[in-house]
Parts: sequence; structure tokens; C-alpha cells
Amino acid sequence: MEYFPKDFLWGAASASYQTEGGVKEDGRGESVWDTFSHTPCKVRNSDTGDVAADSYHRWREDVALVKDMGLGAYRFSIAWPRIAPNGGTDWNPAGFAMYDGLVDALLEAGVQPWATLYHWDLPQALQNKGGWQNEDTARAFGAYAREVAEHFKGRVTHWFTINEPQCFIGMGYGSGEHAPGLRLRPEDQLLCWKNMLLGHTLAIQALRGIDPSNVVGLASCGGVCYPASERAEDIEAARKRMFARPEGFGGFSHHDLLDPLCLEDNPGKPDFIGLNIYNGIAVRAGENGPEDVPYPMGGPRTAFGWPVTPEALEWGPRFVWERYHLPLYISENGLSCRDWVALDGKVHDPGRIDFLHRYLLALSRAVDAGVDVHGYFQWALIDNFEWAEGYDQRFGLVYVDYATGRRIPKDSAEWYAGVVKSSGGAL
Ligand code: GCO
Repeated sequence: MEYFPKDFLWGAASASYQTEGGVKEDGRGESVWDTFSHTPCKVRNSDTGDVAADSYHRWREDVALVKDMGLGAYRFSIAWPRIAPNGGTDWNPAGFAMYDGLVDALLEAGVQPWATLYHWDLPQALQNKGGWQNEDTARAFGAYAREVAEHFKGRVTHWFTINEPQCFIGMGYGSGEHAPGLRLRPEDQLLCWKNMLLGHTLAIQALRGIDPSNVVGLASCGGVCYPASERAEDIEAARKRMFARPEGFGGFSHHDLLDPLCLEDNPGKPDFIGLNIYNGIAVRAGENGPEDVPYPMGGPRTAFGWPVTPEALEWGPRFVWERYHLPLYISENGLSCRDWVALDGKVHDPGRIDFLHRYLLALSRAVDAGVDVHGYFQWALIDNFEWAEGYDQRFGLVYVDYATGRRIPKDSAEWYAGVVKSSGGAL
């Protein structure tokens, strides 16, 4: 049976602050994550992204890994403070050098570069003026998008403007668990939200203005609900719940972002929707309306403690597709495991293989149901800095020995390569 169309795009993802290191090189300015991670007690073990997976220097190895796995695309992010160290328009040409090398090497390897413009490393200089609470940040983001689009014109044609606004606003400006670590009142968080929407829109206009063939979306996250059974009442209950509850990080969910943006006349309407989906909540039709089904005690969990719910990768895309009718990409999906190097020098991660296998089968059911999902990016290509969790959570298909920077493909990397090669047939 063909699980996925032949032209389905298989990829893996990463993000600048999480993988690059090299935070002081070639004129890079400070980001809110530099400040935050260097503030005591904000990140587990006081870890910082100063070195991370050292991809700033080892990007050639990363490209080789992508190529060896036979991936069709690599999603990475560009660090805004490398291009605009002070957050303004004093562009830093040296900040492009590493990305030039990366993009050219990917193209040469036949891999599509998918660039994210904002994966949370806001220039600290902008935060000093209020960050996303200040409308000027949105304008600065638009200008930065224009500069980047101009620079990569003809080389990068697939873009994510912003990664998980729900998360960086909810956790950065709401709960304070992420940079810049603020705990604002709901109305002030809404101001950030409004400016983020403007920033996205200005960026999408800049990208399209510079090259109309640019394909631009963004990566959304938030609560995913799936039906506790195949009964029509439960399906309806899950659908309702998914778009009604003030769920997701800090109260922002998929529909908070996508409802306004996906209106026909909205200039910020994306060409595609990226969905970052890791798990979901089972919902059933109760006597008083939709109700959550508690996750079973002792049920499978990742090293992070996240529930293993493959159904989320079927129903999340199904419900989002029904509501917005825009092409979808899974822009992130994966898990952290307690991986280590075994006596044989390899990294065996059967849990990751089983997890991905289940989730991809679930995604294939969405494809089968007619959902227009065009690709899948595994999070992450390599182990990296997991925000407030520091290096405690290993999400990579490839193991990183942080002491040396050495990369060791895990068993799952070989397994994923097989899935990619067979276009999902190996599942
Ligand atoms: C996010 C980010 C990633 C994370 C990943 C695992 O979703 O929070 O996009 O940077 O590392 O999701 O938590």
C-alpha cells in the first residue's frame, strides 16, 4: 500500500539558538535567549546556547547528515541578531556568511532549504525597547525579512515567518518560563500578539514583494484534540473542543493565530500552514458537552514526560484542514529520549523509532482521508539546546556529544532514511 504520495516532502528541522553556538562570532548581536540563559536559575543546569551543537562551525557535517538520510528538505532558522545585531537596519553582512555556506551546500546536495525567520532569538536591543510589546519590533521584523529575502532571492524559496507564536508569547511574556522571562497581564500579552500578527504580515509582504514565487507560511502550535473513539459524537466533540478551548501555551491556540490570518482578504494569509504537533488530548462526547479523557496512569511518555498520542498527528491535520483548507506541512514532530552511546559505539533508540512509526502511520491516515498535507519535518536533525530544559532533553535523530561536538547518527536516523527512501512504504 502507498502510504504517502511520491512527491511528499521528507525533512528534518533545527533552530538557530538551539544548535548554532558561535554567539559572539562575526558581529552577532545579543539575543533575548543569551540574556535569559545567562540569568541564574532560568535554565536547567545553567545551560546556555553559547556552544550548543556547534553548528555554526559544523554545518557541513549537518548537511552531510541530511544528505546521507536522503532528506528532501532541511528546516533551519536564521538568527535575527546575526543579520541585525542592534535590531535595526545596520545590517551585518558577515552574519550571512554561515547561512550562505549552508544554503549553497544544501542546494548542491539537492536538498530544499526551508528557512524560519524567527525562532525566538529576538535581538536584545529590541527587547530593551519593549520587544513584542512595541509595534516597532513588528516593523523591524518586516525590514529584516526584506533584507534576508533580498539576500537569498532565487536560492531560498520556502519560508516560515514565525515559529510558534503561541509558545514564545505564552511562555516568554506570560508564564515567564522562556526568554525574555516576563509575566505580563493578559492585555499586555495581547498587545504582543497583535504586534506579532503585524510582524508576520509585514514579513510575508516583504517576501512576496521581493520574489512572488516565494512560498511563505508559519509554524503554529497549540492544543490538539482527537476523538476518544471513532464514534461520530466523539469526533464532533473533539472537533468542537479543539477550536473552542483557550488551550495551548498561555491560552493561545491554533485558531487564535489561524482564524484571523486565514481570512480571504487578510494580507497575512499564508500559502501553507506549518503544524508543530507533539501530542494531543483525547476528547469524548459527555452528557454536558465535550469532555477530556484523562491520560491513563502509567501510559507511555517521552523522556520529557509528554504523552505518546499518535492520534494527534491524524486528527490535528484533519481538523485544521477542514477549517482552513490551506496546504499543510508538519513543521515539527518528534520526542526526547534518554539516549546514550552504547558499548558498541552506537546510539540505540528503539523508543524513537516506535514513536515515529506510530505517528507517521497516523499521518498517513490523514493523507488517506484527503487532507492536503505535503510534507513532514522531524524535530530534530540533531540533539540541541531545549530552551529552559537546557541539554537535558535529546530530540535528535543524530546524537551530539556536547563535550566534543561529535555527531553519531542514532538507529532512528537509519530507520528514517529507509522511510524516506521508500516514500513511507517501509512503514
Ligand atoms: C518548540 C520549538 C522547538 C522545540 C521543540 C521541542 O516547539 O518549542 O519549535 O524549538 O525544541 O518543539 O520542544
